[in-house]
Amino acid sequence: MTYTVKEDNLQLNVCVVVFSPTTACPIAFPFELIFAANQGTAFQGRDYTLNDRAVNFGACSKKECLTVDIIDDDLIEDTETFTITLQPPSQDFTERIILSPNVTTVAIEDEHGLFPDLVF
Ligand SMILES: [Ca+2]
Ligand SMILES: [Ca+2]
Repeated sequence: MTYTVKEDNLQLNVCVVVFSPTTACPIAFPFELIFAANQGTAFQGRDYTLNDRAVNFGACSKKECLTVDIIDDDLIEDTETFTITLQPPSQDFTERIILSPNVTTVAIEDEHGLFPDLVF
């Protein structure tokens, strides 16, 4: 899965969804999922800021999001990407949670668009 955001949107919510078509309360206790951001062509602190290190689920929650701050740097750039990887849960009671997929890509598009070619 890829999330695409324009640089001048300044924020992006990346969400983790609990799939459970039959149960109103799929996981009846709170838990957290740790994640790591992995720089690609987008760099932490230069192109984005991700301060959180975990997604916290309340009891019965089916969707929780983390917020990525996008840095609008006024440079004209190609689309830049980085990935966010959820770590497998380590607590006993969450060991049976399947993370699939556990990696998502964030693509940051420059809002200036591409320069046209100059020909003569
Ligand atoms: Ca940038
Ligand atoms: Ca830019």
